[in-house]
Amino acid sequence: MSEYCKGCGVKLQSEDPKALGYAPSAESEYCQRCYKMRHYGDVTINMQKGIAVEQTLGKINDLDGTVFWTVDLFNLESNLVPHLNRRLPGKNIVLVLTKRDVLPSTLTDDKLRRYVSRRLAEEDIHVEDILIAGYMTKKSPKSEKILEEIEETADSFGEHKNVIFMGMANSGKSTLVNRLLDSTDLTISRNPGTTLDVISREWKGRTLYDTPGLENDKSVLSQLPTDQLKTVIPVKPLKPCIFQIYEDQSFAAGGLARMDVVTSGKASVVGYFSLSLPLHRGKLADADRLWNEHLGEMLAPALDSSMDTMAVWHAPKLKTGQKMDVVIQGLGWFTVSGDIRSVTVYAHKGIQVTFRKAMI
Ligand SMILES: Nc1nc2c(ncn2[C@@H]2O[C@H](COP(=O)(O)OP(=O)(O)OP(=O)(O)O)[C@@H](O)[C@H]2O)c(=O)[nH]1
Ligand SMILES: [Mg+2]
Repeated sequence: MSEYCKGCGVKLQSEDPKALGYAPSAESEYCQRCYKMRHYGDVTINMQKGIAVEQTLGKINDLDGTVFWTVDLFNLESNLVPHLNRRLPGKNIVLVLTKRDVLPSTLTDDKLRRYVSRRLAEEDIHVEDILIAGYMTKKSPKSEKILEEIEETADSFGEHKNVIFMGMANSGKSTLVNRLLDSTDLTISRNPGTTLDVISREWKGRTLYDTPGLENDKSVLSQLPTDQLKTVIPVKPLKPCIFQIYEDQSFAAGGLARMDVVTSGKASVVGYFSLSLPLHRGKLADADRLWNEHLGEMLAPALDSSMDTMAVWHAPKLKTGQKMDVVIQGLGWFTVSGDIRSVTVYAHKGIQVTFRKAMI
């Protein structure tokens, strides 16, 4: 039996079928969990809340190489790692923005780069370079060019040319490693928490490391049951859902978040969510009744069938001409603009809501 699972890096064992790393046969290169994920898309052991962030960062600090920090553009806010430079002392960090294909093509790469640079400055995070990646699920000239760019960037670090992929769970690390190696060895899944330990592979005279995803427990992705994650994780390019409003309205993103908008004239609300997440819009005056009667049914998916477990967030006042994103971490965002008096958001306790300057 190989010592470690080829797909997720976990230590293989043949004693306990219920524990991680179980492989029924001595010839297995993969653990049973990887086998099921790879062949049936079946997640038997959910590792959404699995590995401690500090433990993974500790292992990364022990590796020699440049950190390629993957950030899923759709989940920019929940993918930012607070105090990153302090937590990876002495490491060069290159930011790799992943899943570019999910964002609308009307948003240019230049604008995206400027936007992210500003957000990093606000968070006091310093990176050596910003690469824009995406289109990785299929081979194409576009994705090949991005892989070349990653290779060139790694080379520019001379003696630190080993590449350590690091980032939040589900941000696309293993997909990038597989693409660089032109292989399908590493297990990839649409659920967070797939890779369980550091995996190393030799690649063109250097070592390539894949690492377990860091968990953000304030994101919908860490809280929603695995069978419902497919509703909220976008796989196709986002189609903005545009609403013009002339009276006070309430918006529901499934049963996971509610946004009440009080207007003093005319306003606009644009939703950027997975196409499979139902968005509802209705009169604000009727919203309490709707939520009390339909949470968990028409308003689904939901984390709870009662509104009692929702926290209230008040958006900062919108200045004239300003566009603001109301981000529900792990779920998506609403962009609001126009004559707005107030924006109030309800989200299940534990889910972080962030207000930021509009990205798109
Ligand atoms: N649209 C799109 N999806 C991508 C891209 N790269 C990866 N994905 C998808 O993102 C999901 C997660 O990919 P993984 O490579 O398993 O992510 P990871 O960072 O290794 O995840 P963990 O091991 O859980 O930390 C999968 O459903 C991938 O198909 C991309 O460029 N575009
Ligand atoms: Mg992985």
